[in-house]
Amino acid sequence: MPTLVPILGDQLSHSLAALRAVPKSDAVILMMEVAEEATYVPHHPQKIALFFSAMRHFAEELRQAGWRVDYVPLDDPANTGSLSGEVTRAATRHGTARTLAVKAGEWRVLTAQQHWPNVTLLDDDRFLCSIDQFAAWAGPRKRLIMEDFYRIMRRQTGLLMDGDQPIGGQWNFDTENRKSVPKGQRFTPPIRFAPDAITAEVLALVNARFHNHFGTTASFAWPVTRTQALAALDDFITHRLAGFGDYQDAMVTGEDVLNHSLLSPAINLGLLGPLEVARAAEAAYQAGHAPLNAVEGFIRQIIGWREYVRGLYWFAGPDYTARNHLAATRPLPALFWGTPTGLKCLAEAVSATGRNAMAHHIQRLMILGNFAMLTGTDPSQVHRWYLAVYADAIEWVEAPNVIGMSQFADGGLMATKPYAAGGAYVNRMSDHCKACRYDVKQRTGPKACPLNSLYWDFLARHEEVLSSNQRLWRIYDGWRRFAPDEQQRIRTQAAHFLATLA
Ligand code: FAD
Ligand code: DLZ
Repeated sequence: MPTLVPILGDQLSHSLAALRAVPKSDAVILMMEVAEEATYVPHHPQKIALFFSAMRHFAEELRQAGWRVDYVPLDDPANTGSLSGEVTRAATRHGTARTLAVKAGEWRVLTAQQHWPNVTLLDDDRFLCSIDQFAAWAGPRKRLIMEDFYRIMRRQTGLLMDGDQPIGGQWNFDTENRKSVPKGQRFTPPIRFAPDAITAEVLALVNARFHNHFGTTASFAWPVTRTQALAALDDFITHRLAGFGDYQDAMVTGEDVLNHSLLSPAINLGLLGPLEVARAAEAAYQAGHAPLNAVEGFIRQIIGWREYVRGLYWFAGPDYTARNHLAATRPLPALFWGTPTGLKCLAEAVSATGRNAMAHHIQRLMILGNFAMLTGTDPSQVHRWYLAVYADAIEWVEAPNVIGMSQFADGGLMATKPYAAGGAYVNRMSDHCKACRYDVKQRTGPKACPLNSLYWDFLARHEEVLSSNQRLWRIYDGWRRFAPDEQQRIRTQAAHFLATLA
């Protein structure tokens, strides 16, 4: 009797543990497009299309490699609409004796997998740090400092190492990576992959079924195969890696990509492995094609942040997404779904998200996340929004970034202080304020940038919880130096703005 091998939409790796564990002659591979996965949050249509297209291409590649593949498309009339429904149906259809699968990247799906018929679940070994290794590191620690973890990953992989010491004599070159973009700076646009017949069919299906979800598929150009993903990696290494460090935190109106890699969807779906991506960057440094600050910064994102958030997600447990340290209860403001806003920085970030199912890190953290936190928005609603709208969003990576890093909802497990900022930060790191209807220099009055009063109001609201945080002492000193009537004016200004969000 054959073994049923279900492969999920983010498990599209030819070296997947389940494919290594069973001979081709004994296996029926099951891949399934299901309505539940597309709608448990209202995913951006471009994200659904990316998953379905990459899944269909992967199934084709497996068939060509000699695997027996059963692919259930979304519009199969017998499709039950859920992963578990399809696994049960397939087990009966093929008369399989057992099910062999790789553990999913999300508590919700992992729980469902545990009830699949006669199932054996394998660890997902496409990461540099196993869940057990992370737990052994994190268990005895009070604070989970990413930089400490990152150094272990550097030593473990040997990336940018000279024996036991970091190349260049420093582990981290972040201080060199906060430049704002000079006027007239040009960026090479990323390679685009025109939809082939498979993608075109998927786009038609998705546009018909999910047109009521936020976002558009018009700009779809994602790599959907490993060959294309390798071309995207090469394009980044050749054209953008050298400038990656300098403008890593910058934002420019009309520049959606800058020097970012756009590789997260391909890595998260399994089309690229994290180590090969990091090694490609290291090779560019060794060949003299990119400076150390850029290459170190990029490698840190992949072997540091990416592995760290994955470890933290599983370490923190299934209730992590419900954490709400600051007791924030505001419903998600409508501007997140595209309702017009006068704040240019937010309008840019939301518009990029709708067009591309993508926004870069600083837009996600310091524009959208910052606004949600300052306005006291319920973190679980914020989490569901991020999970829905980004092409690279899978819960293991999205949730720590949102709940922990951007909303401080885990009470500091991940971030040592809230990433809160007023208009001055946005003005320093972007050109948005020049074209904004608000005045970034003003705290109060009809033209004042709302971020300024919201920032101080946020700190004042949470003074009891946050003012004991040593990293915020200087800021709270600043707040206390305002005269009481100025404090009152700021808080009234914030209250008026918050009332407009209701
Ligand atoms: P680059 O800037 O080119 O970075 C290179 C790679 O490093 C990325 O492709 C990614 O694989 C990795 N990386 C960088 N930062 C992080 C990080 N903080 N956590 C994990 N990996 C990282 N990333 C996701 O992959 N999925 C998400 O759902 C996601 N949600 C986020 C939500 C918030 C609030 C924030 C602040 C960050 C989030 N990130 C997420 C991290 C980061 O913003 C994206 O990985 C990045 O913007 C993807 O674009 P890129 O490939 O051009 O990245
Ligand atoms: C995100 C997604 C979507 C939109 N659709 C599917 C699908 O139809 N079939 C599937 O196997 N996976 C899909 N995924 C990914 C899963 O929702 C899930 O997030 C990951 O497998 C991580 O557990």
